[in-house]
Amino acid sequence: MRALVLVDLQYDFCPGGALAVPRGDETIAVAQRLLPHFETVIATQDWHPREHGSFAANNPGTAPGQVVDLHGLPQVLWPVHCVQGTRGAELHDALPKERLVVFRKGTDATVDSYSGFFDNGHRNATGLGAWLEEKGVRQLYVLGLATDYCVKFTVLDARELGLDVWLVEDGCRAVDLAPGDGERAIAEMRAAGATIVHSGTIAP
Ligand code: VGL
Ligand code: ZN
Repeated sequence: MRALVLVDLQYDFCPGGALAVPRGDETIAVAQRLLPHFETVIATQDWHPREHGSFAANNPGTAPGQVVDLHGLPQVLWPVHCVQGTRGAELHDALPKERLVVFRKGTDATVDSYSGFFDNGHRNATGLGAWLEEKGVRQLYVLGLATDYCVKFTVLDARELGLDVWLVEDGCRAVDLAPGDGERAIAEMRAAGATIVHSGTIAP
């Protein structure tokens, strides 16, 4: 069985948001077009407490974009974003909430969680992997934000778990802190066995 996975389609990652991804809102129309073709639709949601360690504001003397050591893991620092209960953390209103099975991540202030499956230290699971296994889902079609962070690590973990993955390239946008990060992320996902597809091959 297959499922569509919508990664972090939240206001803070869209233009005007706290961690705006260039043209991030263009992913929404792709998600809307694919949704009717899937019985099972997962949405991941970045869901941080205000004191999250990935926020530059919580690391005195730092600025967003800087890399620090966060409890033993390298951590890119970000602007305050996707704080639990704020508008910026909400999934985009254009998505049919009643159709989505939502998995939240990044709730532990001491570790970031780019992947929809595990935190960045691979210590705690979100429950997504167990849920997919219970439902017999082995094929994932993934799109969302951002290509070079949460999409990439979700896809790499899915491959490690032995799932088949199709990355819907036109449904993704990258942060591109360094130019080319998005392209390099796609190359990494391909090297890990993900198939890169255009949404038009799924929903003509
Ligand atoms: C993300 C940076 C920080 C993402 C989330 O959704 O790609 N990136 N938190
Ligand atoms: Zn985050």
